[in-house]
Amino acid sequence: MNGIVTGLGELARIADDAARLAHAIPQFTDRLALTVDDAYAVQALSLARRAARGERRVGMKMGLTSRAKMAQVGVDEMIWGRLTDAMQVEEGGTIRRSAYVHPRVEPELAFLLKAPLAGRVTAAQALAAVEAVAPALEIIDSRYRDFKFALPDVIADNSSSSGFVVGQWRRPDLDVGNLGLALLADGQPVQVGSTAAILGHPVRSLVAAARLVAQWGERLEAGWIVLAGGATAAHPLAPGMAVRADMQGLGSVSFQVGE
Ligand code: OOG
Ligand code: MG
Repeated sequence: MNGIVTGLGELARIADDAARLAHAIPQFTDRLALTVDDAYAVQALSLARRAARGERRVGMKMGLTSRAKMAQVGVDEMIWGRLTDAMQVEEGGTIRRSAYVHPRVEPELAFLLKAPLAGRVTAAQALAAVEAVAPALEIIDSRYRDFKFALPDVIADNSSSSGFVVGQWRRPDLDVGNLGLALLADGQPVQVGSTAAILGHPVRSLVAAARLVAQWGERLEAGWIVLAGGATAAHPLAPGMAVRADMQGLGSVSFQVGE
């Protein structure tokens, strides 16, 4: 597909419409030999459509940074996606199940940056750019039928980004390397784990984020939120469900699912 700019623009329109209208689409790789580079180009074009509708970039999300996540979707490479203000759900808020194709939720750690980061940085440099950390929940929704995709598909689909909820921000004076966590649906634990599942230490996800965005001519900006990636497998959402994550030393974050 290299060089076929209108072709990639058309895929961006298809991915964006599927997300906007909550309908499932066939995988692009069923009929096209899409490269990873093509897929990130489609993602950027699809996000440009959101920007044209007034959405503002607020950060980035890392994906497939834990074994549990890789195993659940059958893709074993780190990916990233772009977060906009329209994707943020208020802490304790309610989402509409009907706004998604087949949403799932996963417990994540969020970093708030106070300085830009890009390219090759050390863990110490990455931590020095962190203003605050918070427990977070990511609502992912693959736009592909049956939540099935190959690596280029998921990248083109903004790495399944669809919503995120951030709990109380705290100063990063606590080592976030091995915090116990639980994901609860209607008060029952459905996943338990540790932030250590995220590349051994979530700061490694921030280091990788800085490196990956730089490959695409971007940098992580001061004021941005970076989601480190799901620490456990994701759990399917259903109408009426109350969702909460508890994270050792960082408190809780929650939301509800409406119709
Ligand atoms: C891909 C997005 C992965 C994570 O935290 O690993 C992701 C997916 O699972 O649909 O958000
Ligand atoms: Mg995630």
